[in-house]
Amino acid sequence: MTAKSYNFSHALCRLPARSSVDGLRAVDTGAPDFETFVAHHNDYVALLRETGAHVTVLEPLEAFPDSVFVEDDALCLQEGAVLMRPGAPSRLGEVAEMAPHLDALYEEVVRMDGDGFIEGGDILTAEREILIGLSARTDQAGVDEFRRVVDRWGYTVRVVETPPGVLHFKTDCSLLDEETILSTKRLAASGCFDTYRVIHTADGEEACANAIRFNEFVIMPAGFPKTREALERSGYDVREVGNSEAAKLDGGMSCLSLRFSPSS
Ligand code: CIR
Repeated sequence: MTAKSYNFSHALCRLPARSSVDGLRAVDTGAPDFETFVAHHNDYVALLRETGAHVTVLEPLEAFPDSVFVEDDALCLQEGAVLMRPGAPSRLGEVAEMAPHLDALYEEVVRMDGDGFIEGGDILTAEREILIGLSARTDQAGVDEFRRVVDRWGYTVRVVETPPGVLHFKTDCSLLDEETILSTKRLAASGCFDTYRVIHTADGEEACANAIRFNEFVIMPAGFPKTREALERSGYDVREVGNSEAAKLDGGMSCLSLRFSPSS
């Protein structure tokens, strides 16, 4: 049986724009190096393709410095796609740029058009439920509107808290399989994964919590050997990608793609 939460036939990415040097960041550790960012992005796309997935790479959008982080613009489920309403004002316009690509792939694309905010980085689609972390980017009104959409498609939504000071819920966790989550200790301590098996990021390696399970691979940022070892010991086929430049903009593995299997 294939798991719909991590077996995907498609992914959609967008090349980093040169303007990514102006992307949002919580702490300024210097601007990303554009050429290195593009090289890492190419490596990431190549890994997704290695699993046999069909990966579309969209042209860069100079008007939107954070547009490489496509995950925040939409959530793609089998039944349809939901266009988000980012809580970062500079990112709101990215969604209209994403819309035609999803319209071409899905029969049903729902636009979030209420007063609330929600970003894809706060949404963890697990096999049996969708977890959403309230954060500085995602508020209750956004969650309520989103819930009304996915209720129709039969999904259960559980609202949880993103730890203070953490950008997105998934900055601190990733789905590994139907029953297993990779999480920082600080997030798991909230109890939100008590019904799952949890693999903790190693102490000092919290920055690798944002990984992805994509078909047979667990794709994680390079440079976190203790956590990698723990994942391999648990039987996962781990692949690493350089993430130094996206990390300067608080981005990780999940942010760089929309992953899906459209039913049509
Ligand atoms: C932002 O602050 O919106 C971007 N610089 C980073 C977005 C990362 N996206 C994600 O975690 N899903």
